[in-house]
Amino acid sequence: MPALPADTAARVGIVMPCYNEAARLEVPRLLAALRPRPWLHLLLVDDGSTDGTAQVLQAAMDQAPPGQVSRLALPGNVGKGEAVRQGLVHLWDRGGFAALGFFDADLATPLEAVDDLLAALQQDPRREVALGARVRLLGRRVEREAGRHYGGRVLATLISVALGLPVYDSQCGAKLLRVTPGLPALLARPFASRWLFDVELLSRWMRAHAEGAWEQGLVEVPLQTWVEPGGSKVGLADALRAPLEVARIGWGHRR
Ligand SMILES: Nc1nc2c(ncn2[C@@H]2O[C@H](COP(=O)(O)OP(=O)(O)OP(=O)(O)O)[C@@H](O)[C@H]2O)c(=O)[nH]1
Ligand SMILES: [Mg+2]
Repeated sequence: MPALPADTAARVGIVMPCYNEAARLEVPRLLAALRPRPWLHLLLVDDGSTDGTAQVLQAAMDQAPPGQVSRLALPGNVGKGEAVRQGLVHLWDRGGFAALGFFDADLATPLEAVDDLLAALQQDPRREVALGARVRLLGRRVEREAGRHYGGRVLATLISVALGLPVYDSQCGAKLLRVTPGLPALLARPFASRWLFDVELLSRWMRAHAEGAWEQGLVEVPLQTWVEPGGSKVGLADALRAPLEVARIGWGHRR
């Protein structure tokens, strides 16, 4: 298993799904996070944006240190889950990474938080998945619109019941996976859900590991900062459909 970046050769690849993010994607913040982290590579995945996102992504590639930002352009819109999956597979195929993950383009989770997810994996070689978690602890800045917060807590409870796993926050858009021989199998098939693919990914990981390994292999990392920037693409229909999707994923998980 490749060493994690204490050794400069090892790199971390982050997929950033970008659908119509011309207004929200803050290129200077991306560059500020990348420059001090030469081991970090960002893959921007654009699946048919229509708002000028392509130009913003081009600017990010032009201004970034050489080789630290690349783009995967998919012909048509496939949804967040599939964009992330194809991005992870693309980086896996490219090779040379010790860990692969994904972060939202709205930078609700600052890209700098990759340090905390990485540190959590480095602390214990048995750990394979680090999940960012939005926990409003004193001394941390977690700002979320109240309705989404409480709705999110209800959904999180349903998700932990569906998976039979005491996961606090599976839906935070920031995750990091250690590169292991088993990773491609988790990404081999498209996810059924556009938004709840994180739950399917967790379910696939759990089904590929003995129950005793679950709480050693998975770690939640309370984020120092998570600020909802608005402009969410999650529609009301997506939110209303979510409990049903969780039930369906739970059923498949237990089958
Ligand atoms: N490539 C791609 N990215 C998408 C799509 N839908 C959403 N995204 C990206 O997914 C990320 C999260 O989207 P948001 O609109 O911020 O959704 P959210 O309200 O934060 O919801 P969560 O992702 O559940 O936290 C952003 O980077 C979006 O650009 C899509 O269809 N294709
Ligand atoms: Mg968001």
